[in-house]
Amino acid sequence: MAFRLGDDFIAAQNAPQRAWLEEDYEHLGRQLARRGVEIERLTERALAFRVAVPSWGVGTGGTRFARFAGPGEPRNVYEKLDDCETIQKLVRVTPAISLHIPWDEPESPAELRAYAQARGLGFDSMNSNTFQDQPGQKLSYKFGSLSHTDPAVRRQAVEHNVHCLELGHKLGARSHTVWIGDGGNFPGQVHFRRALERYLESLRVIYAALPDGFRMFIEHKLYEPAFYSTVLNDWGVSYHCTRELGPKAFSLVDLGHHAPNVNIEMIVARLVQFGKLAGFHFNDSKYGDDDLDAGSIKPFQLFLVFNELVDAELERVAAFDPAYMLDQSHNVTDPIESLMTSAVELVRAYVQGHLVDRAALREAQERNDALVALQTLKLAYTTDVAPILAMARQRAGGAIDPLAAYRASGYRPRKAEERPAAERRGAGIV
Ligand SMILES: [Mn+2]
Repeated sequence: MAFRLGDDFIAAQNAPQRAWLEEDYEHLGRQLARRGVEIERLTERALAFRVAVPSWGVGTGGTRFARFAGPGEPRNVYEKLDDCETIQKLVRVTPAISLHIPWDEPESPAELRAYAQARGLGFDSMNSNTFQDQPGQKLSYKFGSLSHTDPAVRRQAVEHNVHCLELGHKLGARSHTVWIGDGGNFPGQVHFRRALERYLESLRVIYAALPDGFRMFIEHKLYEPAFYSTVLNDWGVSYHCTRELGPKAFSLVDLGHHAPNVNIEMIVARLVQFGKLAGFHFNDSKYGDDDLDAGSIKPFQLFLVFNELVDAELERVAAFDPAYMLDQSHNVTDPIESLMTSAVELVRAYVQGHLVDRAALREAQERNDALVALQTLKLAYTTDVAPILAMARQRAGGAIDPLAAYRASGYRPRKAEERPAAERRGAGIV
């Protein structure tokens, strides 16, 4: 029998920490009350927050140079779900999983769905893969997929996406995310306008196959694996394409897919305003698409993104229904630990977004008081909301200290025994 984390174990881990948590929570509650903020209102927000875990994130990642496998990595989609269950049990904000096809192709969708349901899990967005060739694949994606010059390759890539839609429908997913590696390495290699036309033509066929209630997300990226040009290079092109496709198409923002120093929170605000924000692939980066843990490098930027999201939520902007997903590559950490702490960072930014005094900010903006406007944001950002996050987790049955509880459980050493390396199928991400 595979080892599973028990609710009793989590409760036992919480027991000695409850007294100080109550104390910190009460103290913070009094502090916030002086600012006219009701702490329970923020705890409610923390309890309501949800972010999906990527199935590919529970395996150790790698770079184009090497991948250093960790102990007890999941060897198939069922073992990935086991790890996702552990994350969810400890943090209680990650009940949904984003699947990647064909890496997670199930033999029986019904069986996989039941396996997830039995663990309190469900499926969020489906992700297609036409950026690498699979064993036995008829035509190669070396020179592109949905925008390939050869119509037969485009057809093959479209069919794969339609297959993902059918599978997602059976699994109870609600959206489909398309990211392609199409682009060029050298000037002149790709005709910019024709390639985008071909891409749109392919997307229209996929769009027409969307099951009822499904939304389609397209994910832009300025470079990599193509190093000179990509077909869907930025949010403007993405916005144009979602407009061309129709009301069920939205632009997905991966925090690592922009040029350095781009004002991402402003892109978020624009997509919100235009009714085309799909949601996010959260991660963090220093230089490029580094896929580091959310909030690890630029936590203030993450807060500013959530400041925009909370602002839209509170104003009830039409068609605002963002899907939150993590998309990270864990090269030097235990993936479960990284995903848990990243999920917590997102809740932190979300709660801090709700801590912004919107009336004061608006007043400062109307008066053109730049300093007070910034100070209003900074006050929310510098408030330590950790007791709120811990209290919310505990009330939901999760761990006051997820990392300590996870390490104390011995989950990873147990999985290292259960999942011998010799049988590993080389999971992980590229
Ligand atoms: Mn992504």
